[in-house]
Amino acid sequence: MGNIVWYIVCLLGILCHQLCQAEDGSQLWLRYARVTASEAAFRKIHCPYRDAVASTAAAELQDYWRRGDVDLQLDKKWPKWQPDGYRIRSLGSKTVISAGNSTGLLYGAFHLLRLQQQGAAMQGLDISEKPSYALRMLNHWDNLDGTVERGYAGHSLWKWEELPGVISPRYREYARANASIGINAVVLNNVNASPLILRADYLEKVKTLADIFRPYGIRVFLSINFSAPALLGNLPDSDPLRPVVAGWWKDKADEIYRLIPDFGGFLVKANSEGQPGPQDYGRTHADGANMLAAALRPHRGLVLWRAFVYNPTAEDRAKQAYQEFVPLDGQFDDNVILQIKNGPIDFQPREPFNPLFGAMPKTSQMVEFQITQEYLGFSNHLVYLAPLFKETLDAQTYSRSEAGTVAGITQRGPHLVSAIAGVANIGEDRNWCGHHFAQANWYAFGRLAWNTGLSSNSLAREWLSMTFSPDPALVNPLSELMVESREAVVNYMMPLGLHHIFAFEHHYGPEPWGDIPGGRPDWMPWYYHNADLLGIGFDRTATGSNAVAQYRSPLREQFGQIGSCPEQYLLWFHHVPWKHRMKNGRSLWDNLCYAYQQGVDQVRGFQRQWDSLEGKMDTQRFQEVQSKLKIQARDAVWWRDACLLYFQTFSKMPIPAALERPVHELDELKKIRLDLKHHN
Ligand code: BDP
Repeated sequence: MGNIVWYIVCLLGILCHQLCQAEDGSQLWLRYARVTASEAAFRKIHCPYRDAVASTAAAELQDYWRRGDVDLQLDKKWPKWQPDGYRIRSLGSKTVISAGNSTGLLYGAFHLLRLQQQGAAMQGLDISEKPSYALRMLNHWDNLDGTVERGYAGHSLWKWEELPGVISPRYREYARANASIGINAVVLNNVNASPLILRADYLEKVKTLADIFRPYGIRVFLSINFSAPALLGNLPDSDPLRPVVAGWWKDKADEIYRLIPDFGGFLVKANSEGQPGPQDYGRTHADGANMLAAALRPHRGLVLWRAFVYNPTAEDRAKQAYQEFVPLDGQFDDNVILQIKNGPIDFQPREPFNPLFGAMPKTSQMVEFQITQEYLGFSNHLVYLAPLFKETLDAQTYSRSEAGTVAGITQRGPHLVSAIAGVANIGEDRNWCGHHFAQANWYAFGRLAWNTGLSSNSLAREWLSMTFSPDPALVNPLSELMVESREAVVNYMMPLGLHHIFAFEHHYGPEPWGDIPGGRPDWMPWYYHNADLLGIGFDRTATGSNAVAQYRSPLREQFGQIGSCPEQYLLWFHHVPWKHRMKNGRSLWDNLCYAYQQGVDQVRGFQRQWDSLEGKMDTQRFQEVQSKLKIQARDAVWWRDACLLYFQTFSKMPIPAALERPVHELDELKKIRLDLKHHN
């Protein structure tokens, strides 16, 4: 009898444990099981350093490492120019992590834990690592009212109204997750910045977050509103060349550094999409950036000045940032970095690299990617972004004989500090990112910022084995699915170089017909696709806007000729006749039809693949991803029908008989209005 009671108690205990461990995704890729006291008794973590970051490293190992003794050692001879790097060696039964600074020890500790979690062999380790960029940074587009611009994972993590008094446990979890993948800098607030973030009470809140992040090696930056001296400081204006304005910024910087001695600096969106900036006073971007740089310089702070500027002029939007900034090369102070979006338009499913990269040899440049999926189906679509990030990083600009890739230019330029940024996809949802697989994009961004040489496939495998299971029956098919998913979204949304044919404002779903009479042309889909009876695409060659001329030879010739332009960029650079013969012998129209259908087929393939893995993972995540894939499959059909039926009104050509028929009426699709709020 007693035995039976005991048995039932045990069973209940196990059940309870499983329920408490609900797989809601909140643990991200950090699924290390805590060591028990008896396991801990059999190994020693030796760390003679007491600073906060080294202590975090030691505590992580103390809590989660179960495979023998570890020594943490700071190496005085470590090269100064390689901060954050580390070496891991097996010495007998012991493992030694050595580094030049405590953050190196922390990253080394997470590396060891990663190996343990993946079930890697631990004998004979000799691993040396150093980061590709000094600043590996997330940009949050979080507003002070708790909304997140282009955020699809719920409200902001930052509870401004509760801070500094109430501290959410998620602040620490967030910092730990970032540290585990090498992210060491965060911009807390939206680039469309409220001046209030610089008010004394908000700075106290910022300080509280900075204090929580510091032991994880993370520094805080803020987005600023260029009109803050007038709006917050009651000055008559915010002209950067006015001494009283420069003085206001200097005092503000001093005030911030008194609270946060390791504050990183300012991110600035100026004279872009209605934001204030130096041009409001007839000054240049360099005047504005240098004035802020002077205020931050005594504290070694940085200005990250965004190059995302364009106006509704007759000039092609894709050309404007280059035209604006290239003449300023050499005028920016050395603590200014120009932060440039990967493509010349705006985070589209596919864009050629931004020609500004490599065009300003005397200016520090950094890439800005978007991790949040503003133009990629929000958190409903499974789109793994490492292939997109790599496509830009690996792009050859031909601006230098060697090292002329975007990665090379942003890593080795006239920099004080090299940097890379990703617009975060993180919110207060239990699973942080809205879609379980969107976590992989946060992960891959951090890991690529650490090492741009890593492959999309290896990162997918690493993330899957840590987040789901190292079982090859799961990792093999799902890593392939992930790597294919970016190409799938391009196919069902905007193949062959099409871009920006999204529904107005919220950017979810297709609206190639979109037009708001009297609205800004450069926000209208027709501006980008130019479909007419002759063909489709944006002529950016010499007969059109000549944006190709912003690329260096041989790219400008290659992109500029219809015959040599890579087909993935064809309609980006050319207005192409519907009957144009493509490389596979089919007409352009038929190729468009096949591409859209392929996108739909790919998503259906993802569904089949996913369903075949039932039972190989927990039910909760299985079902949640399964239902998101259903949405994605429906959306892919929606995209295909909307685009093909609409473009067909120009091409007047039939959808090839071999392909699936549309299931919607164009008129019905045109009536769809989604009530999705976009917070500016
Ligand atoms: C666009 C977004 C807009 C951002 C802007 C930016 O639609 O919400 O404010 O980029 O990056 O992609 O400044």
